Amino acid sequence: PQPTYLSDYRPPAYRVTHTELTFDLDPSATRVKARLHLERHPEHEPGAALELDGEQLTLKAIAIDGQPLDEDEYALTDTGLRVHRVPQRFLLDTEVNIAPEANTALEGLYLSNGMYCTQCEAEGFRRITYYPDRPDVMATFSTTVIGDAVQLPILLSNGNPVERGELPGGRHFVTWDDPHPKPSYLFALVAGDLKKVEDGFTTMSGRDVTLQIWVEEENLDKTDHAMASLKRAMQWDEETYAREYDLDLFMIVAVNDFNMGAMENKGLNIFNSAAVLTHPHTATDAAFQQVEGIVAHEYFHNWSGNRVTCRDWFQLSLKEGFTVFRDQCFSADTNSAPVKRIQDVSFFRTAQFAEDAGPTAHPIRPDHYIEITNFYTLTIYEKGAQVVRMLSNLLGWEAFRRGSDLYFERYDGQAVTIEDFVGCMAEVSGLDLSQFMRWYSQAGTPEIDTQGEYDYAKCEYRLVLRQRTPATPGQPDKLPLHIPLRLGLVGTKSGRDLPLTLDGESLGSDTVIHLREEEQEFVFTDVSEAPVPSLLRGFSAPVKLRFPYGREDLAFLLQHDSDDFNRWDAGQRLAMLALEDLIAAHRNGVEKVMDTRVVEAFRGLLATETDDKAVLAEMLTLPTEAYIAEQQALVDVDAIHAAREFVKQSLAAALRDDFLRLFEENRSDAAYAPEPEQIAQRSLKNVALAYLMAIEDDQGIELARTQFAADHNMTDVRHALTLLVHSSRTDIAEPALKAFGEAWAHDPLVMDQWFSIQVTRPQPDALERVKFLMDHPAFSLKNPNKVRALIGAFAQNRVNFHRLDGAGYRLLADVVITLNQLNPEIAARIITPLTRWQRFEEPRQELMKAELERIRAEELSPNVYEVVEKALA
Ligand code: B3K
Ligand code: ZN
Repeated sequence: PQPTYLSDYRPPAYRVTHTELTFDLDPSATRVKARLHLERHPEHEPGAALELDGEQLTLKAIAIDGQPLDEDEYALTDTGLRVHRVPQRFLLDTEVNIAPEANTALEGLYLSNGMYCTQCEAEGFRRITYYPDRPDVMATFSTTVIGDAVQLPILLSNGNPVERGELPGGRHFVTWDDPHPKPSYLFALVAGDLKKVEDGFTTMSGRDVTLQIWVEEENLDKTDHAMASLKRAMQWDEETYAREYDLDLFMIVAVNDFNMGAMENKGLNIFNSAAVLTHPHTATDAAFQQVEGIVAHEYFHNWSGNRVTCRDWFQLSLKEGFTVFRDQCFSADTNSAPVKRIQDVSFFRTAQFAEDAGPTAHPIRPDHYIEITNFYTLTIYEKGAQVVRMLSNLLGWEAFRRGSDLYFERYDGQAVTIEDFVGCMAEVSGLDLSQFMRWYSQAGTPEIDTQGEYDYAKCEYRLVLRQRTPATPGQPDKLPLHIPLRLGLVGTKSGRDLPLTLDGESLGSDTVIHLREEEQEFVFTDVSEAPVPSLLRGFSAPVKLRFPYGREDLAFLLQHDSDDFNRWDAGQRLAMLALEDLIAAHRNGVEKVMDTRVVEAFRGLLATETDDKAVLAEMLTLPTEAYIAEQQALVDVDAIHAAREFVKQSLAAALRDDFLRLFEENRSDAAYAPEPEQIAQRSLKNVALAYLMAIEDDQGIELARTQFAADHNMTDVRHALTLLVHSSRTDIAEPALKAFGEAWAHDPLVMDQWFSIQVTRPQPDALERVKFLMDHPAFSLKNPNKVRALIGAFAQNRVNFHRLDGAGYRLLADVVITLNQLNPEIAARIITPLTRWQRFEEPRQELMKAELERIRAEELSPNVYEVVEKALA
C-alpha cells in the first residue's frame, strides 16, 4: 500500500453540483443507480480525465448525457473508474451492484440485525457507487430508497422526505431531498423495521424542528435520555455559539453493529446503540454521561463539520478537535465542570500521552497516511481539542466567539483547512499565532522542567522553565512551542493565592504566562510570603510538567489550592510518590511500608465538608495502573499492581471507619435520575465501597452483596458485581455473575458489561474465561461492541494480558489475524496494546514483538499493515 501525502493535494478536476441516487435494496444484490451532475473545475484544463473512486462494486451500466459508453471510453481498476474524455458540463449515469450482507467491514452499506445502514466517513461511499469520494466535493443530494414494504417499512436518508409510494411486488419507496451541499462522507441511508420516539424543538429564530430517535421496538423505553440530551445540546449551541439547526427534521438511528460511537450524517445521525440507549437498569451513570456527550458531539458537527467541512482528511482535526472541545464544554456546563475536566485529563494523560510516546505517534495534522481510518485517534480528537482550548484561553472567550462566528460565516458551505480556522482566530484577536501553529505539525508531548526559588530578602519568586519535546518517528528534532501556562502562587502561611506581579504589572492571583523559548525565567515580585507554586492549572496545555515538589508541598496544595483540578492533581502526585517507593520496594524484595503522609492527606479529605462530592470521589481515587505505568521508564506490570493494591488496602485499613461513614451517608433510596447531584453521591458511595471491599472482610463483602441484590440501578449493581467478581471470593461472585448473565441474556448492551466485568478480574483465570466466553452465544467477532467488551477489555487487564507465558499476547494476535479479514478497522484498533512493546521489560518485549511478527507474516489489510509496520520499524 502506498501513502497519501498532504503536499500532493490538488483541487478536484470535476465537481458534482447535484447527486441523484436510487437504491433498490437486496441483501446480496442491491442495485445503486447514480446520476451525477458534473462540471469541470475552472482551474483544470479542458480534456482532463474524470477520475472516480469505487471499491467492491460491480458496474452494470455507464452513460454520459444519456449516451452509453463503449468499453474503450473508460477504464476500471480495483480502486476506481476513469473516463478518458468528458465534456465541460455533463450528466453521468452509472448503475452498480453491491452486496450488503457480505459487508463485514461495516463501511459503506451493510446489514445489521436485518436493518440496512451506512457508514461513509471517511472513504466508505466509494463502496456504494462510483464517485469523487473526497470531502472537498460538495453536492446536494436526492435519494430514492426502494425496499420490501413488510420487512423494511421505514426507509430513511438525509434531508426531508418529499415523495413516497407503493411499487409492484410488495415494494415501496421514499425519496429524500437534502438541500445542503455535502461531501459524500455525510451521506446516510437506513432501512428496516424501526420504531420512533418523536419530540420537537423550536429554534431561536422560531422554526419548528421535528426530532426523531429510531430504534428496534424493544428499545423504545431507552431513548428518553438521548432525546433530552439532544434538546439540551441544541439549546446550548444556540446560546453559546449562536448556531441554529438548519433542516425541519433531525433523526438519530440506533444500530447494533457499528465501528465507532456515532456518525454525524446530515440530518440522519447513525449511532452505535451503546452510544444512545440508556435505562436506569441497563446503563451506568458513566454511560448516561457518555450518551449525553456523544449526542451533543454529533449534533454540534452540524456546524463544525457539516456546514463547514474539511478540505482533505489531513484536516480531520479541524472538525474533530473543535467539536470535541465543544462537547467537553457542553458537558462541563451540564455536569460538574471540575470533574469533567479531571476525567478528561486523566484519560488524556494515560491514553493520548501513550500514543504520543509510541510508534504510531503523529501530529494533529499528519502529513501522510496509508489508511485514513487509522487516524481517528486520540491525538486528532483529544489533543486537537486541547489545542482549540488553548486558543480559546489565549484569545479569551469573547474574541474566540468572534473568531468562531467569522469562521462559520466566511466558510459556510465550503471545505477548508486548519489554517483557515486559526487564521480567523488571528484576524479577530490581532495575535500572532505562527509559533502556535507548530502544535499542529509537531508530534510528541512537550516536557517542561521547572525550578522555583523564593528569595526572602527580596520577596521575589523566581520560576525557571525549560521545554523539550522528545523525538517521535520521522521527527527527530523539535522546535519550541508556544505554551500557555496558567498558574498561581499559594502562600504557605495564609493558604491563599498571592497577588502576582510580573515586570511591574499586577496580574491578579491567577494568571497565564507564555512559554515560547526553550528556556525562560519569570520573576514574580512583591511576593509577601514563601509560596508553593500551583502550576498548569486546569491542565492549560497538553504537556508533562515536572516540579520537584516535596510531599508536604503536595499535601498542602491538596488542602489549599483554589483550583479544583490542581488540588486533585496534587493528590495524584502525592500518591504517585508513595507508589514509586512501593514499586521499588516490590522490585527489591523489601518489605512494603505505607507512607503515613498519604494516609493523613486522605484522612484530611475525608474530614472536610465538601459541596462537590463528585470532586471528592475523584480525589479519593488512586491513579490507575495504566497511568502509573505511563510514569515508569520501563513498565513492571506486577510491581505496579502489587504497589497499588498495597496502597488501597493500607488506606482501607487505616480509614475504615471513615469509609464506612461515607458509604452510609451517601446511600439513597431515591428513584434513579442521571442528575449531577445523584451521580456525585453514588460515585462517592461507590468509592467508599471499593475501599471497604479492598480488605475483603465480612462486612465489606456483605455490603457489596446487599447492594448487588438490591438491584436499584445499573451503576450500583455493576459496581457491586465488579467488586465481588474482582475479589478472591469466587464462591460469592460466581452465583451473582451467573444470575446476572441469565437475567440479561436478552440485552446485548448489558451482556457487553457482563463480559467486561469477568475478563478484567485480576485473578489468574481471566484468560481462560476469555477463551470460554468467545464461544458464548451472545459473543460474535463480527460485532465491534462484543470485540471491545471481551477482547478489548481483557487487553486492559494489566496482570493477565501481560502474563509471562505470552498467552495473553497470543490470544490478541489471533483475534487480530481473524479480524484483519472481517473488519480491518477494528483489527487495527484492537492491536494497539501490542504496539507498545518497547515500554515493557523483558521477556515481555520479546513476546509481544514475536506476536507482531506473526501478524506481519499474514496477508494484511492496509489498516493492519500500516500499524504493524510502524510498530516494528
Ligand atoms: N465522524 C465520526 C467518525 C467516523 C469515522 C469512522 N471511520 C464520528 C465522530 O467523530 O463524530
Ligand atoms: Zn466527531
